[in-house]
Amino acid sequence: MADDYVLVKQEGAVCTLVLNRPQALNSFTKELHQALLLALNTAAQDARVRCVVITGAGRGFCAGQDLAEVTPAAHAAPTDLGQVVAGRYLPLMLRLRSMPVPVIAAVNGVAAGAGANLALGCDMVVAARSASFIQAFSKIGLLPDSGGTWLLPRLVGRAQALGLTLLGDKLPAQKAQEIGLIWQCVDDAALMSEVQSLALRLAVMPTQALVATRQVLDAAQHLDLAAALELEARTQQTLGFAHDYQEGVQAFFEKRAPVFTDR
Ligand code: T3D
Repeated sequence: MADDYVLVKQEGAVCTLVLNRPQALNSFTKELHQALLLALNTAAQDARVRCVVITGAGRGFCAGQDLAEVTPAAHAAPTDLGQVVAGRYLPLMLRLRSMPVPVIAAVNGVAAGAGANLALGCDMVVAARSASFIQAFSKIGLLPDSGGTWLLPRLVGRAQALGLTLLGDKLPAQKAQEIGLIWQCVDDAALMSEVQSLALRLAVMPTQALVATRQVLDAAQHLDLAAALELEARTQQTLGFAHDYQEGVQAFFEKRAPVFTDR
């Protein structure tokens, strides 16, 4: 059952997805990929869901690709990693980045390889103080995938991106916050309560505007200023005709909390 690989917990408008292969630090097998993609697609289509949280079972967040799955037996032909990456990680990261609701990574332990980039591909990353991020690819003769080459320079600049990826050293969560790789590092015991508060806060905000903000921020990275300004104007036009904007302004003048419902 797909549910075994990803546990799904729905609490109000917050859907929490728990990667569930703790015996191998939640590293990705084909089955875990299928289960996570299915869970994300289901959450995307569920009108009740206004924020998704991804976390890991046990002491790790995700150790990237399960190396046992792709290591060839002594006489077998090597696995075609191009097919693995294009067939599994590519659709996963595109799904994550196009979710119609905000997505938070609650990084409860080590996040390595594709597991680190899964976390960094989320809209906000909150990590336990004992957690760490490892661009483990160079240690095994690979380059960062799952969006690492795209995400890292945008998050921390080329110098830090190259240092992290070439060396593949363990970056503690506190340091990850200091260099701007993640949003926040919190005490281990407070991780899930902090993430739940953040998720509840995002869930009552204007979802369409939050998602548009992510999309336009991403798109603007490869636009010149004039094109970015035009994209902002076009997107603002759409948002300006939506219910949430009318509600936000009305609530402001009526000095009450807005009730946002668009999704
Ligand atoms: O298909 C492709 O390969 C292309 C796609 C690539 C995407 C990628 O993600 S490439 C990067 C793959 N990941 C790694 O290289 C990380 C490998 N893991 C580690 O370096 C370490 O496990 C950690 C630094 C993440 C954690 O170290 P530590 O000391 O806290 O734990 P551990 O003892 O190494 O691991 C605990 C168990 O999980 C252990 O199993 P055991 O001995 O108790 O039965 C270990 O083998 C297992 N495990 C951890 N990571 C993986 C794994 N098993 C399979 N694959 C893993 N990636």
